[in-house]
Amino acid sequence: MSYDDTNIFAKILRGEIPSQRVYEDDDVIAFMDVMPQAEGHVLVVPRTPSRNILDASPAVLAKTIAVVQKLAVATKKAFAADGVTIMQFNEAPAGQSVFHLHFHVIPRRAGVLLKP
Ligand code: DGP
Repeated sequence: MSYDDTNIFAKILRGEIPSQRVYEDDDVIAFMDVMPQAEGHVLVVPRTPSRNILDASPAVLAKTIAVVQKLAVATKKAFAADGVTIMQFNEAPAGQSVFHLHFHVIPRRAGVLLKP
């Protein structure tokens, strides 16, 4: 499957639709998930178009995962969490619904399950 730039994260990257941005640099942005599975659920998205991890370059992945780590540390602190779940899906059968590479960063509290 090839990259299609009509996906919702491409529109957010182009500024065509709003998002609650919490981080940005030359390569990566992060914004709050509109359907959070827990308080503080953030999405980390590289600016370079890749459909998912299967077609991303190692350089893009390296920059993106460095930001995932930053946001994991920051959201754990900001939301006084006990841990952080990182999730990432590739193609629809694996749970991907937006086809621009992204990582979920989800602060977790002891005893609190993720919302479905
Ligand atoms: P997935 O492709 O399954 O890894 O998850 C996509 C996530 O994107 C899902 O948690 C909901 C979120 N999402 C979908 N549309 C929007 C949107 O327009 N804005 C924001 N901020 N998040 C969105």
